[in-house]
Amino acid sequence: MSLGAEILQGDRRALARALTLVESDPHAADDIIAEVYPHTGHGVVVGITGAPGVGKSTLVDRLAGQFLARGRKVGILAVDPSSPFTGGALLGDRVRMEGRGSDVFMRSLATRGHLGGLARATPRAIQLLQAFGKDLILLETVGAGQSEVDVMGFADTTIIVVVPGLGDDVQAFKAGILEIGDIFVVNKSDRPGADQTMRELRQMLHLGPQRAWMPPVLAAQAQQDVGVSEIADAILRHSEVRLTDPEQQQRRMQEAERLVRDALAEQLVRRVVNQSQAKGRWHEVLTEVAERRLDPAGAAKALHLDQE
Ligand SMILES: Nc1nc2c(ncn2[C@@H]2O[C@H](COP(=O)(O)OP(=O)(O)OP(=O)(O)O)[C@@H](O)[C@H]2O)c(=O)[nH]1
Ligand SMILES: [Mg+2]
Repeated sequence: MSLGAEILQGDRRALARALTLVESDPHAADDIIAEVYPHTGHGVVVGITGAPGVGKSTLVDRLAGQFLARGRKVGILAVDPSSPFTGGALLGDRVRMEGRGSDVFMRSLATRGHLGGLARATPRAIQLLQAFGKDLILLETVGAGQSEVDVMGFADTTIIVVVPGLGDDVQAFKAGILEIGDIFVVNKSDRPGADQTMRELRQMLHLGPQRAWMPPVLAAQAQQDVGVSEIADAILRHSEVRLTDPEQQQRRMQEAERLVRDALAEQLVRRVVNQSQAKGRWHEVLTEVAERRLDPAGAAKALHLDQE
């Protein structure tokens, strides 16, 4: 039986193997994805992002518990753009997550140094989990940089987690994170200043563009499991609103375009590079560029024209 068929039948080891393929080279799993793709796209993908240590993993764990109790099939992806190997922190995460038992499938994704690899690996990992039967996927990413914004583009609902005392986070909000948030959580609200942070956030959101969905700002104490069911409710409310949104079809088309453009770019580059290498042109052109006899874009154009 093919790996794809095994995943569709709910084989955890097949899923784990396919995820490893996707992680090492997103395109290594192209055939598997092709097989399972009709069985993907359902359910809810929830992105959870925020600065290091705000309590994302703890919240993910609690939300997993909430959704399990509500009969959902939960998958967790911890997307780690910074560390190429799963270090101590992630291992800690894993141990905590595994407390949920075998009903939750948890996996951390690392780039292993591929630039832009996460943005490519993430949608495929989500598709594999959906093919496996998961209908509620929690996606954790650290930080507020462009790669997190890119990764969060694959979530249906994005949760921004902050802690009392916005401080440095204001900078992150300026970087566009405010626009991508569908739900804001002030975690560690057992600490002083939570009310003020919530007020500040609400003010910032009111200054922004008017939207059909006004992002709620919720207080939580993930560690103590306080405020988590309200967050789960907000996620489900948001997915209902999203489903009746007339722009839903347009968003699906945008996502399709993003995925196809990415695949097209990869295939074209691979084809041109392979053929140029076969003809010995690749090394020649690289040498010219290195010696400043040819500019990079001119080189690309020349290689491309060689094909025709
Ligand atoms: N006081 C308090 N501590 C909390 C709360 N939620 C989580 N923590 C603690 O905050 C620390 C960081 O929690 P994590 O869940 O690992 O945070 P994270 O955002 O996933 O961290 P990174 O993945 O390293 O960015 C842990 O020691 C948690 O126990 C809370 O509501 N109140
Ligand atoms: Mg974490």
